[in-house]
Amino acid sequence: MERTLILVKPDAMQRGLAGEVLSRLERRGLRIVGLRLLQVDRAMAERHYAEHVGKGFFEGLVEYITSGPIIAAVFEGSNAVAAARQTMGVTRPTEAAPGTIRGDLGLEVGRNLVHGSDKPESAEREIGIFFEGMALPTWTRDVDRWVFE
Ligand code: IDP
Ligand code: MG
Repeated sequence: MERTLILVKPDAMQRGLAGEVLSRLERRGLRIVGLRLLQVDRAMAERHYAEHVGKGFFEGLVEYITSGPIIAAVFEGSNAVAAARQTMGVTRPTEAAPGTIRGDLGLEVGRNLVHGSDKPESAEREIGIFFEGMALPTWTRDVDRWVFE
C-alpha cells in the first residue's frame, strides 16, 4: 500500500469545498489514514515547498498557503500518489481535464485548491512534516477487497 499527502488549500476551505475535495479522493477508493486541521506558518511552508524556494512565484505561494486554515490528510491505497494526482488534475486548472478537482472547480494556478505528493518519496517526506510524531492508525475496511485486487 502506498500513501500520499493531500492538502485542502485555504481557497478550498474558504469556498466550502473541503468535503468535496476529500470526498472525491475517498470515493476513488483511497483510505483515509490521517486527518488534521491546521494553519501553516512560513517555516512549515518553506519546508513543505523546499523545491520551490527562490522561484518567482514562491512569495505568492507562501502568502496563499499560510492565509488560512488547511486540512492535511493522508490517503492510502494501491498507486495512491498517481491516483490522487490524476483525481486532482494538473497544476494549472485551465489545463486540468474536466472531471478533475482542479479542472472542475478552479481557474488560477495560485488558487488550485489542493496539494498532492508528486512521488512516494515526497509523500513520506511531506507526511513527516504534517504528521510529525503522530502515529497514523493502521486499519482496513470491509470494502477493501472490492477496491484493492
Ligand atoms: P503541484 O501542486 O501540481 O505539485 P508544483 O509545481 O509543485 O505543482 O507547484 C506547487 C504549487 O505552487 C502549485 O500547486 C501552485 O499552487 C503554485 N504554483 C506553481 N506554479 C506556479 C506559477 O507559475 N504561478 C503561481 N503559482 C504557482
Ligand atoms: Mg508539487
